[in-house]
Amino acid sequence: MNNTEEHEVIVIGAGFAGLYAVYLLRKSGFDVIALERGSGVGGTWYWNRYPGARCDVESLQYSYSFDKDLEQDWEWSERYAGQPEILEYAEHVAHRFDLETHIQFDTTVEQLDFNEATSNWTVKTSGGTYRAQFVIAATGCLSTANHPRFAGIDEFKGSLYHTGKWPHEGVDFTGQRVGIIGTGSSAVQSIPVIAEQAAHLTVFQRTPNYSIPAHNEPLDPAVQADVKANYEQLRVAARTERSGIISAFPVNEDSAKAASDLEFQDRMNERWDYGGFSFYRAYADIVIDQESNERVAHYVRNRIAEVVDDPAVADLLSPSNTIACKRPCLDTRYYETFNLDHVDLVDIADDGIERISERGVVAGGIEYEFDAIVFATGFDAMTGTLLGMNITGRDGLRLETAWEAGPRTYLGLSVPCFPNLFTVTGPGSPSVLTNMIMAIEQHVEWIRDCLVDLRNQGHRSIEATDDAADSWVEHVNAIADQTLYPSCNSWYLGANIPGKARVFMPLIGFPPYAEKCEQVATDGYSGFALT
Ligand code: NA7
Repeated sequence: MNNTEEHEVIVIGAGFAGLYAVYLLRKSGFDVIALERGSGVGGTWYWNRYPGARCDVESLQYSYSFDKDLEQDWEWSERYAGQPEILEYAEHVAHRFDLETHIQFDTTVEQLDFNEATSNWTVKTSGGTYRAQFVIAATGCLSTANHPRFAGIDEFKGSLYHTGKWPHEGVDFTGQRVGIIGTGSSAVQSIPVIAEQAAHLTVFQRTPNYSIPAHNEPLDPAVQADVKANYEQLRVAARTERSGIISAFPVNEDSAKAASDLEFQDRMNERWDYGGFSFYRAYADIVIDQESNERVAHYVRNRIAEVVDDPAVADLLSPSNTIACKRPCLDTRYYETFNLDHVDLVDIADDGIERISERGVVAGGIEYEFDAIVFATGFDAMTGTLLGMNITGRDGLRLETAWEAGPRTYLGLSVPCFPNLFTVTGPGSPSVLTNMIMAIEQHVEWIRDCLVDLRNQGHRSIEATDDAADSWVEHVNAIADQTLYPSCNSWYLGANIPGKARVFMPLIGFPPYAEKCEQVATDGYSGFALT
């Protein structure tokens, strides 16, 4: 055991959550280290380097609020920041606050075991063994790539890529025949950019997705200055929004189905032309009422038909499912790309990909030949990375056993039988339905306050109770069931991974959630057992 490194707190991951956890805990006097499997900071933005990768939350909102000087000093160049700029921002933060000295890079966590006698965790990694009283899994919600093992995949003689594990040196597709599997956000962002280079691009679509224009553009310096002058108010106001994101349009309680044709058309046109997710806030009942939802979906289908020249292709690109119940996409010239002569759309809705061959992809009995295949097939979202770390809690209980029927947490922060282990933006918290950086700040601050309270009160351990977790899971599902969210095969539900338990994982609504967390702490950590 001589070569076991001891710390008070181990943070897993050095994305935005891990960086902030290291910053705050060090500031509160904890001996903290972060373990990061990548060679650098940035998490999602370290791995997802595919062409066109961009945040779908506007840059002035998708940023830390904890340091006023940082907020003022950092200049964003575009309305929605691209991956390189966000990564640069994460690196700047790590450097500015001297966080790298507390991060062990190139270190993959392989196993976590709770020691009941000492109330601490043993953390086995690719680079040695660590021990700590507390572990904070800042492992991200979309950090384990979904790489379907199609038959024959090892036979392909060309190059294979996954958008979520993109080569750091980039890929030059010039002159190549490229196939891309998937039409989620990563594909919607990368298809127009890959099409600019490739000699030929074939898109394999299982389910069409609704996408609306981002209308990305260089950020007007006057807009940036104005936001910076009012940052405090903006951040406070954001935390009162369901998604933690301020819309350019005032919140309303209107119903889409009740609107007159003229009013509906005007309002949707205005939002379409403005771009971004405020489109989905045009009416209050879009994700609640099926008729209202269908009216908006119909509007988007009409827009697709206007843009795409070939009616058969437009039809294939038009989704029929509930709009916004899968994560909606924002794009830059996505639908327009299908008007290019060298871009084809292949419908695989019925039979999927048959197999990968030496030369390409076989679907519908046809072999499509490629130099490169891009998997834009998404992630084992929200639980994949946690379950991949071989976590064993109290009484020898393994996390995959505890979560056999789906993730079961209290507040998305803690799991019964896994004491002193915190999850940042875990399943059961608003996480992916909000501005992630805001959700991260709220979680990390709560965890920091909790650890300080435990230290001050002389407690060694904190553990969510079974009752608290049961009622929490019930609460998360009850809220989701009041909406249309559970009605599609989305990754929110785990439905994108064969065999994964179907449970609606994120909690809808940030403000009541944040209030609940605060109340729990004020009540002396109700729903937790402290020893
Ligand atoms: P998504 O949104 O999960 O999209 C993955 C896409 O890959 C989607 O179109 C899937 O079709 C398709 N897919 C997945 N598995 C297969 C198989 N086996 N065969 C064919 N097609 C498949 O992932 P993204 O990376 O685009 O986006 C993830 C999030 O990142 C996004 O929501 C934003 O929050 C940022 P399906 O729809 O399941 O039929």
